[in-house]
Amino acid sequence: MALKYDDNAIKILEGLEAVRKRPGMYIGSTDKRGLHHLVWEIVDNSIDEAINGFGDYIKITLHKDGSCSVEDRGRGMPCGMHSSGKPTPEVILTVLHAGGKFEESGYKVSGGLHGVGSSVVNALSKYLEATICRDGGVYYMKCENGGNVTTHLKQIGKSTKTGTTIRFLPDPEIFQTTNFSYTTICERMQESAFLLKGITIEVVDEINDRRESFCYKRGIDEFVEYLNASKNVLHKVLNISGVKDKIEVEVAMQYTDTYSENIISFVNDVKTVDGGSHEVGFKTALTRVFNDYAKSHGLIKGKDSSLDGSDVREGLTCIIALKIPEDILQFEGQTKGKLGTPEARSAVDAVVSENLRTFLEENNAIATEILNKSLRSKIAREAARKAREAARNSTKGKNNKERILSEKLAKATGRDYIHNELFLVEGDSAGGSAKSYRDREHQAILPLRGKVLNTEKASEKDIENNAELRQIEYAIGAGIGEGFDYKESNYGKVIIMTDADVDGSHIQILLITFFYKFMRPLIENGMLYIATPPLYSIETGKGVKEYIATNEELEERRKELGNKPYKLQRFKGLGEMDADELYDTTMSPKNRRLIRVNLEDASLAEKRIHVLMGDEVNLRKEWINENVDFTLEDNFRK
Ligand code: 2B7
Repeated sequence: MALKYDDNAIKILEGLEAVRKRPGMYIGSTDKRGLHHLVWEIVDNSIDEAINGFGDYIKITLHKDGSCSVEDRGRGMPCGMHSSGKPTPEVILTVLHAGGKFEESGYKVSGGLHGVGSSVVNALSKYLEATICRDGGVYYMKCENGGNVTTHLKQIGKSTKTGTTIRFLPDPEIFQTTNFSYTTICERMQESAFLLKGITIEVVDEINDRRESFCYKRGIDEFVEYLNASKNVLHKVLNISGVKDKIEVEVAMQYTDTYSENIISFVNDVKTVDGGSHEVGFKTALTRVFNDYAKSHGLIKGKDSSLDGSDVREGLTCIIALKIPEDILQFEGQTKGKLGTPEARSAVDAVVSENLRTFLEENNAIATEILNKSLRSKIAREAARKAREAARNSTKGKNNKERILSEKLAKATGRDYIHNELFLVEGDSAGGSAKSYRDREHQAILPLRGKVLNTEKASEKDIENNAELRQIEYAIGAGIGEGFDYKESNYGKVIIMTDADVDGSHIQILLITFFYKFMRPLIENGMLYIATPPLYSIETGKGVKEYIATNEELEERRKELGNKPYKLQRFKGLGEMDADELYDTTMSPKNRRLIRVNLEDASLAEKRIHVLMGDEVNLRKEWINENVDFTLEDNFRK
């Protein structure tokens, strides 16, 4: 693409101090998630270059000094003088909101901060270096301590190549943690590679000497194959694409013999975690086309026998990827993860309806197999609903239910359900402590015996047959699956409380997967939490005890204490704390720290289940090593 673009097309707006003052405004948070946001901001610029047709290789390196570098083979940032009197790279990297005039130049952007993020990263870095190959030369500049230029742009060599390399070290004064996670970066880059057909993204970890390279010539089709790798599939991946109203629609879908539905959507290569109009359009088309086919082929008769959306989505894995022009792009919701653009609904509906109808007519055997599965889903759903209703209404059912619950559940006495909390506690002994010392009015305790069932491939019937999960279902009392109604929940908060060790995070993942699959609105409405028990206690004097949540905090506190004597205790599990200690540190709303589980975390948990439950011992070990401290963001502090 020929672009009219020169050094003066960069606008100058603001200084970098603002970013250091309120980092959250620019990168969301200063925890692990915020830290990785820095990488995404830089990589986004490389991706933009690649999308525009310049450079099909991007490399991310984690260096031994804790810095991260990103290298692309694009055109290289322009290195001439900007009208402000500074070299253009200095403007891009040290002036907030320095970006090209995208609309006028037709420069496509991948989303996020619209390519203006590199100055934000600079502002939050101990150092940032840029090396640019362009016009036969190699140019270099360096900033330190939040974006102060310490080496002005200068030519340091010659090269026939072109491209940009940015290396930065996050400022520990800004971030709670500055250790990048190799797996987090790999996961995200693999996802990007699926969306950017034919572009290679390599991730190198120089600290632990490992590397991975992602390149997918068949794009989202391979994404679906990857997601379904451990499942039995009913047909080859179906790829549907088309353009309507300037919206480019691409869908890759494949049915498996499982009960789970997995729809992931993207708009301009940014994941829409909360769905939106495009997903609505897809679901509407899917339900209509399958019902039409079933009726016209005599598989169902009459109105009552229509298939529900959930029936035709059972076992479906699907990626929806849209390209929407900036001028009609609209995101909604608190985290802007939901597509608003109304035209996207009709565009996806039209493209999918037409192509899916043709596919089904041309592949009757596959169509019949999928529809038989949907019909079984409908029967199972109706049977489960009837069974639930019967259990709710009949006295026998009620007693039965009561009996199951009374054995284990310590109920809360309060009638104000919204303010009641259900603690799912790992182990009977910790459960006992929690029962004996809790706020009886508002806190209910349900002890769990070790690992719960892996629900990755479970149906509603399997849940009814599993004592532990059935107890959870009955305790919450709002049904499961399609019949789940979060407004009926007996608790405003459901809190998972496990040991702070590998088994504990495993149980968390299993439970989150269960809620994600069978009570998703509970997560969508922010009602699922993880309790964070302390790792240590320090006694600095008689009766003066403080609790420490992380290893980093311990290091800090030890430094502060210097030579002063203290007694250190490490808690290996919840059971090692006294009942009052457990309450004070982990359950009491006064001191506790709860992690609110969001949908993104939950879908990650579901994905990780493959790794955790699969046969791949090495993968599992690696995952656990990386995630013993669990990567869910602490975005809820009470
Ligand atoms: C909006 C700003 C940030 N930019 C360019 C051109 C190429 C280019 C960049 C980049 C991250 C880590 C390595 C355009 C765009 C600035 O203007 S930024 N490549 N890569 C990057 O930052 N990678 C460009 C038109 C003509 N020549 C060069």
